[in-house]
Amino acid sequence: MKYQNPVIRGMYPDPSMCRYKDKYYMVCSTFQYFPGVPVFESTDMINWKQIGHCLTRPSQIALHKVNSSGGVFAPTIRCHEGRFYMVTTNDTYHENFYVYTDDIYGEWSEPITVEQDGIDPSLFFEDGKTYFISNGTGANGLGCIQMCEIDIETGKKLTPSRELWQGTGGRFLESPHLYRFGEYYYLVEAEGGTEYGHMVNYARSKSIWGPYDPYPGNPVLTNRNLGGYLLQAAGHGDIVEDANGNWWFCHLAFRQIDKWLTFHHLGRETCIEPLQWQDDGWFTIGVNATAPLEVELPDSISFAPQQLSYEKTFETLSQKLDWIYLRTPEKENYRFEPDSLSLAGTAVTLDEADSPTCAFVRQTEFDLTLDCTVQPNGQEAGITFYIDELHHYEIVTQTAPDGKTCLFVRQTIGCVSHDFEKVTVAGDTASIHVVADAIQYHFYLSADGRQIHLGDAYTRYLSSEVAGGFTGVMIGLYAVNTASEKIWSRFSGLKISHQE
Ligand code: 6LW
Repeated sequence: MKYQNPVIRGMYPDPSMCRYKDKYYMVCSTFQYFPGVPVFESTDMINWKQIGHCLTRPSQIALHKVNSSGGVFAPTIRCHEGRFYMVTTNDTYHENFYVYTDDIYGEWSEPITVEQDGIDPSLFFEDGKTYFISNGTGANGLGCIQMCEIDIETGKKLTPSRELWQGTGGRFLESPHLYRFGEYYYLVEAEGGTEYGHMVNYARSKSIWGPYDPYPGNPVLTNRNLGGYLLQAAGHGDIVEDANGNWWFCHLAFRQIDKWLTFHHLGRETCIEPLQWQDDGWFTIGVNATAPLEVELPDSISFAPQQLSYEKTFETLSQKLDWIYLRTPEKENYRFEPDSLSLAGTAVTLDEADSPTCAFVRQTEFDLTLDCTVQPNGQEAGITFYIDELHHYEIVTQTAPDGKTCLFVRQTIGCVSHDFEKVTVAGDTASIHVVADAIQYHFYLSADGRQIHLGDAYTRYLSSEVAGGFTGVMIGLYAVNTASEKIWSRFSGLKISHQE
């Protein structure tokens, strides 16, 4: 049977996974978004269902006015003696910390910090000891993977940090994960930067402190030589053996928008590859060390069919799991009803690296249609396709002085912001229709059974290649209000659909 990569679509980068009994758990990075670090569960490695977030309380993570693509960097999840640990970096504050829970469906602890620098921290448990691994700078000034032993109760270092390996010489040595399989310790990392040159390398040693011998076939996974292939940047991943003895590697990759258009705007996504052991104790990953969009598995591995088509509405989107916010949202400005969302805007706009009133879901596919009815009620309210404060497109609705509703498309690309022609409709609501494909967004007003074209916008200007950073496009329902009294805008009839 075949499955499609990415298996978790949209901005779910830097995946890490672990096994507990016969279930698998995965986490991803979330940067300036809150709640932070989604947790997914799977029983077959191909179908992943979100069950929560690790960082649900502002006391766990400082995101106030953090820079876009700052905040929460790559996490690692591990389960040790029935307790789950998630370790990550708040990159804005250069702080490494972990949280833990004994109930994977419940809340996680307050953070415990570790005084080792570098990003992409990882934990390894063995013989009553806990090792803390991150990237860092070696004695010769070059990047390295470093490790210390810590007290898992307090996070205190029990040994100095020592260099383990300097990788194979690629830029941005990161994403270290340490394992013990049989007689060897395996150190897996990523190099090349999280773009088109991304790759996975590994080394092994019989001693935990090294020296580590590199796998002769490195990189063990990369799509860097597949020019024009739609799945690029395979790298940064983690290994799990499933309950049936099959081995898997989860990793990030992105879908570029077209064969000759090297842009990606959905962010880095999560893929899964089979991992194959060789007789000599080395392993290979994927198909000829590459990550394909479609993977054929032997019949002995069974999994449920993937559900790639979807229809998301207020009724089906989960308030706890699907909706996310920038930085430190003021929850009292969001009112969720079963079939609508009301937002009270503040003076903070989408152009600021702050917390505008905006409820986001990830854009998870290139092709989609979106419908929504907006009642602005005297403030600006609308729908945004947003990658950061400098790069976003909106359909804006405003209440005209005569009580009618006007709407228009606004594009913000760097320091250029452009409002398209305004259209006015009778009544206090406007129905919005958006059709997206890989290359463009097409914006419409729906009125009297007709669709009136308001404008188009290119996806490439919301791409990571243009905007920079590590996130992807979010679809946001927002409101902005410069008056002092609170105003509630109402969004209803939301429908975001994708058909395979
Ligand atoms: C992350 C690093 C990386 O911490 O990108 O692709 C950084 N790898 O490992 C931000 O996601």
